[in-house]
Amino acid sequence: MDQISILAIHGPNLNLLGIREPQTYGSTTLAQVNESLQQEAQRLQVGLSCLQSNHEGALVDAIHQAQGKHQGIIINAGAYTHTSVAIRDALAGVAIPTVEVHLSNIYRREEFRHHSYIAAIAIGQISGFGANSYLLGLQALVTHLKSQGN
Ligand code: CA2
Repeated sequence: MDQISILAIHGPNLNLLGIREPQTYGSTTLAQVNESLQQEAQRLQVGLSCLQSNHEGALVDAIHQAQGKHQGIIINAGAYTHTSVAIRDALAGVAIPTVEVHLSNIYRREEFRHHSYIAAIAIGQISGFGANSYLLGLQALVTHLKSQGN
């Protein structure tokens, strides 16, 4: 059987991770997040590709291009979580099992962060564990995919 391949998508401003606002988002950089995701993917014996964009359309394009290449998606859509019907529709359209992750606990923050357009079309959501949210998300996604016979 072919190896499972996962796409990790980081949305707007997450390129600033570890550089700005460490009190909210921690001191781990995006490169370090991706490095620990790669290590965890190796341990779980799955492939992993990572991308970051500040542009909604580029994120939609990346989701479309995942078809036929990746069996699962981990996404931190950043602020687009709370605004983007386009990203939700793209994820629903490709029907690739998706886990939504957030560094911060979005339910402990401002009211406008409490609603996610992605949550209802995701397998599940992990929010509030800092950089570890991504690793927990990867573990949950891979466990789900394996349980579905991937
Ligand atoms: O907690 C999360 O992971 C968020 O998705 C992060 C988004 C925010 O809009 C969501 O409500 C929750 C913001 C990402 C911005 O990341 C920065 C990192 C460092 C400095 C400034 C922004």
